[in-house]
Amino acid sequence: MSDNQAAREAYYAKAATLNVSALWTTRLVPPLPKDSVRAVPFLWDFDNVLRPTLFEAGGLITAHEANRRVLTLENPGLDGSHRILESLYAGLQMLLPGECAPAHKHSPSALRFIIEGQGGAWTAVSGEKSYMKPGDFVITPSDTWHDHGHDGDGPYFWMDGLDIPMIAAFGPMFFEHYAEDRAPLKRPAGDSLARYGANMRPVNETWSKPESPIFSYPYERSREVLEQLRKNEEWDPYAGLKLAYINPTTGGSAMPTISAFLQLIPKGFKTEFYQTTENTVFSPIEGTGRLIVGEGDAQKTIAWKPRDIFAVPCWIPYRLETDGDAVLFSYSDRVAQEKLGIWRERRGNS
Ligand code: GTQ
Repeated sequence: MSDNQAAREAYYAKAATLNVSALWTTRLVPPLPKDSVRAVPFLWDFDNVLRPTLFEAGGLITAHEANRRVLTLENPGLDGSHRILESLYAGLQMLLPGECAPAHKHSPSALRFIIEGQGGAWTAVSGEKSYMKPGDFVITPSDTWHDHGHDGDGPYFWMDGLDIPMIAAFGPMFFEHYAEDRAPLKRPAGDSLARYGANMRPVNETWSKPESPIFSYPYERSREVLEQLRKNEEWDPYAGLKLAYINPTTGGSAMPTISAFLQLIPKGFKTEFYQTTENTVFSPIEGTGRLIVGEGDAQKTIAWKPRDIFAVPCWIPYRLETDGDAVLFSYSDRVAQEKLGIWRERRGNS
């Protein structure tokens, strides 16, 4: 307490009326992310919590009336601000047979990761349908018309990953409904993957957009790559075998703001403690295991199984261990952080 405390308090009060504040009274730039990151590591149980809760909404509201029938994953540390982690949104969406999630577009970019479905549901992006199967990774780039439909049987569930908090930080949120439920189709289903997914492209076509020209990355193909590469047994001690979904025209991330990955951790493998500034959302596809996260007394072990969704905040040390072979999908803000020049990782004590 200084001897002029009262004068200082009066000064701070006056400053507030002038729309300024004294930097020296704040901790605007704390020394470590643990002092700025409020999101906590957390797991949403699909079979026991998310699925039944969202299924219940199916009896209350149609996809059409809801526009998107989605349960937003709210990180317990972020006060219901519609964020799974500081920079990322995640939701679980359900579509029932015959339903229509009408066409719209927006400035945030979206990814879909298909969690459950027996075939027949599709998402149409920029005039092209992608039929969705569990494990598929699908992108909806910024400012592209998209609608979802379901011509098959049984409910469909997929995770939506969006960069909404990043766009909100900058400000330019744009959203528009299409005049009709369905935006017109311009190309046959599977066209983008045929055009760009075989390490070829139509000879006189160029692609200059920031996102991948491929809208859908089928699980079958990505899974097959993991199986082929495991023969090399070049395991990354911090990740097992982890592949990034890319834009084949640049080699960079499939989306300009969100990185997405598919990872194989073989039976009995334990990844070593790893720290990264990226915020990561995981969804296991095959196998069971545990996330060991945090330090000292705050360390937690969180068990995961297929279809769960769990979030690992920026710079918290974590490792993964598995019972048998495990395959995990994940997405993060890595590519955005790299563009801003702030991405870091820490392997071991380096
Ligand atoms: O499917 O277009 O979870 O626009 C949030 C915003 C899904 C979608 C979400 C969206 C969508």
